[in-house]
Amino acid sequence: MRLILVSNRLPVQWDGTPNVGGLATGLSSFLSRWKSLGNEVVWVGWPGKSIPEKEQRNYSKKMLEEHGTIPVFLKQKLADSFYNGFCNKTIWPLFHYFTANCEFSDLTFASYEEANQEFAKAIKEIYQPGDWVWVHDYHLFLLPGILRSEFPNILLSFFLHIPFPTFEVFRLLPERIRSKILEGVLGADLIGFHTQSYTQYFLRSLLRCLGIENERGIIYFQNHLTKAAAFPMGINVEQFSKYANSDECETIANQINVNHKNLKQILSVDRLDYTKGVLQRLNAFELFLKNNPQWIKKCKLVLVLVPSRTDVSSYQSMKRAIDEKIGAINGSFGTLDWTPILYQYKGFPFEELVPLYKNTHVMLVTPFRDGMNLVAKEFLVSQKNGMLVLSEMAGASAELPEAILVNPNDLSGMADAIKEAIEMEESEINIRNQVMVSRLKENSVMEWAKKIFNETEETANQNLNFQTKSIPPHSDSLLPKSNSPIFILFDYDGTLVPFQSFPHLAVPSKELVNSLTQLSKFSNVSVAIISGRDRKFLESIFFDMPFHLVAEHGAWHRAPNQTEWQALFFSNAEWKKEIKSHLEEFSKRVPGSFTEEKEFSLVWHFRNADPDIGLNAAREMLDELSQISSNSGFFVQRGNKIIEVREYGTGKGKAALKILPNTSIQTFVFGDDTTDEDMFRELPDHAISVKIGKSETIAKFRFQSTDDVHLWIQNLIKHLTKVHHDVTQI
Ligand code: GDG
Repeated sequence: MRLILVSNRLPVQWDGTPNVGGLATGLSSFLSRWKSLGNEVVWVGWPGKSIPEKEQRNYSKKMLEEHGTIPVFLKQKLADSFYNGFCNKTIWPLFHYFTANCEFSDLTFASYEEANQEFAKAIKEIYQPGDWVWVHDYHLFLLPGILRSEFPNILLSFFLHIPFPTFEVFRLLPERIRSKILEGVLGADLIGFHTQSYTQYFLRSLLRCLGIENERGIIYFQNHLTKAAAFPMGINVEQFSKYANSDECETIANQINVNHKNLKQILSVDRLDYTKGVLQRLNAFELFLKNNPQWIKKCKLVLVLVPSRTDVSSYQSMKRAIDEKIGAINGSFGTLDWTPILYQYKGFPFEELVPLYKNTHVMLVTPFRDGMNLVAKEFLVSQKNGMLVLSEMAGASAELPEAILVNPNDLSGMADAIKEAIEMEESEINIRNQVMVSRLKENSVMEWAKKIFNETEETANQNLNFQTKSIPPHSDSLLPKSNSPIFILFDYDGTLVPFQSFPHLAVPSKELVNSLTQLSKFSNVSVAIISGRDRKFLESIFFDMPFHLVAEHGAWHRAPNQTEWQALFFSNAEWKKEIKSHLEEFSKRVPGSFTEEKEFSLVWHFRNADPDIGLNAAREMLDELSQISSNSGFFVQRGNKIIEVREYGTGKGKAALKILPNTSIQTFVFGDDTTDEDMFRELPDHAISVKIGKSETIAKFRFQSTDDVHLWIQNLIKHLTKVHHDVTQI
């Protein structure tokens, strides 16, 4: 199988030198393994620099041959507005809770959209069915949606490497932007996050922004099913621990340490970024020295900062502030024979990074926010006897609670943590580290990628099942097979007419009324409207049409051209009084919700309530009602933003059977809701059943929306007219 990896930056820079960062480092080991199993891989990304048009052909050829990468060419202006603009001035600060640093601009978002389209173009050129496409990170939120619309069956994963913020922070994005981001990413079969919390925040944002609910992480959107779940990214444990235990590593570790043998090493390794909290860490180290003069000349802080986003001005000023702070600490605490901070503003090759980890007594990983943080994990599997001080704001803290956890905003807490770590007994460090290392071993980067692949495939298979039911409204399979009588059953809300904020606003369009009227003129066609609505409402809409009307989910029936309603089931509805007061309690408690009373049922509507509060209350209500419903004469059914309590033994399925003239008649049935599943189940096997919308169904076919139902009616009229015409010609 071929994997098409897509990320903004490639694992190599434009000139072929390696790119340092969590994504590149983490994935490289997985990719070697993937290839060793006989699979292929290409990596699609932006080279990080604009390449002149006339050089692009040769450049692409060279990059593919030498590094297996396919460059996405972005013009300098676009790249700047997309990457430095929307990615790094909007999403990055916002998703790391640096809301004051955020800029909101329609212009940079337009570039973001354009750049995502450019990525899509590059993928379209190489994509072949059977490929697995794995899109990475916040630069490409829109890409899954674009690809899905182009290739409906594409096997597609998305992984977010940074935090997903709480809804209150996410909603700071303008509505038009946040909706596009959420809808875009839903094009993937699987959306992976580093932690359970990020997953929950994402699901909550879906609910709050788009009103989309989920069933344990499964989301139905635009006829496609997506799974959102946590997959904490691991590291290549074997690679790090093997090298850390090698003679070569030991030799380099001794060489690096030769001038500072007696000093306990405190280490800090980061890309230069304000989210990593480097200045705060320096302040904490300064406070530690001030509070603990006994450690002066007995420790050193090795501070490795890897240059990153050097052309963004705020990063340049942050670098200056860090340089100054280091100078100030070294100036005031250092002596002629001791420098407290050894500062390295560059990346180290792996062969030197691991010996640095190995020499370390205290590892400081104290970001203000971090999606995961792989450095903490790499350190743990490479250290000899070093203690990890870890920010509770890093995703990694969820998996590494045995570390000394700190709040990066709490300076004195951090200074105390350094003291605790540097003075901790070796035996205690060992116990804690062993637990963490064995956990890391179980969840290596290979396992991580494997899980993501497996779950993507599983969801894609579910999607395939799901989509095989989708059918265009003009399909021949949905036409009558003969000239004999036809019986058509339509549910009303969500089937014939779309949902509105209030039930009384959901009325059919003129065009639909015309089509239905035309349909009613064919002598071999019988139409039934079978709805949860009450009698009065159905009469008001269909008063002059010769249809069967079935109200309140099958409780009442009015035959064509009749004025009287007949009860289809007997009911004394004794339960109603008690349940009504129950539902009214909820209506009072949940603003925007209300209780509707019908002859034989009660409905609690929460479509207009706050989505979170509505959903929580609905769950609570279902729970309470299910405890009192047994042998009480009623049953409870969850519908589309409603909960309906109905007389036992009634229902659309049984009602449909009662009004059908005989079971062999050609039958068509359309519905969108759980109450319609009753009909799909109970009508004869030969009935053509069509579900409208996304959720699971036992119907034979699926339409996308109410528009498709109308198109089907029009197509049927055309067909019947033709048949009628042909017959009269004979
Ligand atoms: C993003 C998220 C998430 C660093 N210095 C050197 C070096 N590195 C390597 C480390 C590590 C990687 O860079 C840094 O990864 P992090 O996870 O710490 O942070 P980000 O780059 O911000 O990554 C982050 C990650 O994506 C993965 O999803 O964990 O939260 O922000 O692997 O080893 N490597 C070498 N020399 C260095 O000097 N060779």
